[in-house]
Amino acid sequence: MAVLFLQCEDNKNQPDNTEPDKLRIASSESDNGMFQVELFANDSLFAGYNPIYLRLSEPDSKAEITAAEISLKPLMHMVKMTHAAPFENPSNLANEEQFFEGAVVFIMPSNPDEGWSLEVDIEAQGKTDHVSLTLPKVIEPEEARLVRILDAESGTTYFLSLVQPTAPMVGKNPLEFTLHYRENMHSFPAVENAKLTFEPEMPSMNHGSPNNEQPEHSETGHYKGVVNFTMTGWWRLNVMLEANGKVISDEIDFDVTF
Ligand SMILES: [Cu+2]
Repeated sequence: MAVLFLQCEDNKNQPDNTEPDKLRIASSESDNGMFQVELFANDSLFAGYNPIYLRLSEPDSKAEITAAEISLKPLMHMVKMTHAAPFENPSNLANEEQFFEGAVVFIMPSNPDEGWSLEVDIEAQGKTDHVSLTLPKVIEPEEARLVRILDAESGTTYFLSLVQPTAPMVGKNPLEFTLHYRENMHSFPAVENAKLTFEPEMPSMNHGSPNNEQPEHSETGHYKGVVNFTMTGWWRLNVMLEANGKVISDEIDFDVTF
């Protein structure tokens, strides 16, 4: 307890622009100068489910704003078109670190000619304003965290993201997926009534593991279970997706190596 307390104290003494466990992604004044907006993430942005953290302040007084209605819209600016992606708006109150926590599922990585912005509408202290944050490169991770699944029969495209584990270790790990579908290029709702079934295996050693727990829907397209990694190395999560009473795909996999 004492150590934790000291760490908190240390953090508070650091200058405003350093966040020991978060990366500052973008910073801008809103269009009409109402708000200073800072965007943080846990790591470099990647194709998949990214928790994001917004911090708001008054440009002149620098006073932190801790209550606001924030609406996000991620946009990918492609050569021939613009499209959105799944996202989760922050709640109206900042956490104790003054962060408004939300999430974006980047459904494609950036490339030299095509990249992402985050459009943010803010209502706070009786004022409304908008800011467009140009995002740095969204990378494709070495091991994919997002799978796109086309249901040929209905023409529906699903986006399945591996949210957890983010720091895999030997033993039982929290397992979490999010599932969204493309309603149109600007609307990607959560899928709340799907069934996900998974089985871990070590492809190079031909074994699986016992005591896994299948993911169950918790809220807004999040499915949570437990994956048991009995040793370090290369694991593959084989996933079956069922929706609307039929198997959409039983050939989905995510590699997790640690
Ligand atoms: Cu795109």
